[in-house]
Amino acid sequence: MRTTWSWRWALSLVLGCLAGGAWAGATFDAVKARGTVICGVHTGSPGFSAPDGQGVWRGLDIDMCRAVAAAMFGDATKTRFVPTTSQQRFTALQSGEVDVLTRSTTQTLTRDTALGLNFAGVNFYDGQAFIVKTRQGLKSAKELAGATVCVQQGTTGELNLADFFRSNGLTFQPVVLERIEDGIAAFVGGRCDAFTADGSQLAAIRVSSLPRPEDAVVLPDRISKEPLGPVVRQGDDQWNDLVRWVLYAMIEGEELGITQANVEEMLKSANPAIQRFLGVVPGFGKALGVDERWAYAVIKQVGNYGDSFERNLGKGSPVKLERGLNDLWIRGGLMYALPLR
Ligand SMILES: N[C@@H](CCC(=O)N[C@@H](CS)C(=O)NCC(=O)O)C(=O)O
Repeated sequence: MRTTWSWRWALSLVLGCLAGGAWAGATFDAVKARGTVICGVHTGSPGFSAPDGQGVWRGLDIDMCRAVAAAMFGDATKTRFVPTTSQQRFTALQSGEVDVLTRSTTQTLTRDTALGLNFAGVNFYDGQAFIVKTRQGLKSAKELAGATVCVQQGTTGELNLADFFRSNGLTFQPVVLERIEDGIAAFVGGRCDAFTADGSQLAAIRVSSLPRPEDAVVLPDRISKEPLGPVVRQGDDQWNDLVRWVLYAMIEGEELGITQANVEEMLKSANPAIQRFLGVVPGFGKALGVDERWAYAVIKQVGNYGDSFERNLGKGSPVKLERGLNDLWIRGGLMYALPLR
């Protein structure tokens, strides 16, 4: 299995180098011909990416994938979800097993360059946090001096953890685990005093994977910036453009007040920005290589960014996250779509 992976990865890199700019339409064309978007997703993180009781995948990252399918095919169901662990995810993308990662992946310089990836925008601004037992009575991560801290291998969390303790002149004992399940079990079983990961993931783990959520608390500190978003292969420009503008369309749809509930009404709007957005006045579809109703299909079938956030992560969901940084820029958040113009 391992040999096949590395062989396929090496081949894809060689082909990518040889072909150079000729790769511009490779994935876009392949996805179109196949009729399905294959997304690398999280193995199970409620609110972001997890199968429900009927085995239907749900979550913010799942919606991102469905939105790409809606734009590409006018049909949000034309998706296939491939669960990937922290370790496997980049190989899955590089080898061509998946077309895009929509999976709590932080955008960093090293991943952008050395791993040959491209980032198609941010669909969740996160930060690394710690979860501890409530009975420890901790108020801040700085009180974790001397603690044993569990962290998952292959995540940005490993380096952030070391940096945090070092820059604060504190000692700690890291326990690096290969699988998320092992990390949770180690935390629950008391092998580590704290478990560290993206704050949103910890909030999801707390409500979904702990025997008694009230026995654990996510500390308020955010020790890093974790801008999460869809990832594509470098040199795959047309595909990158599509994924990026689908994300922007979800954000812009919210800013324009176009929701899953009112999109039909909005087709009659006299606002020129809304007419262009929904393809009533054509142009954007042709530019992206898809149907003029691409953004209409995204909002109608998946919803705008706020629709998706509220459904999956908001106050009515089990994870109950605040919009915070993930609110629109016009309300003080960081969600800012480049102009659809
Ligand atoms: N955003 C960070 C962390 C993302 C991540 O992979 N988190 C872990 C810990 S919650 C995870 O998803 N584990 C699930 C798995 O490997 O199956 C990154 O990109 O490195």
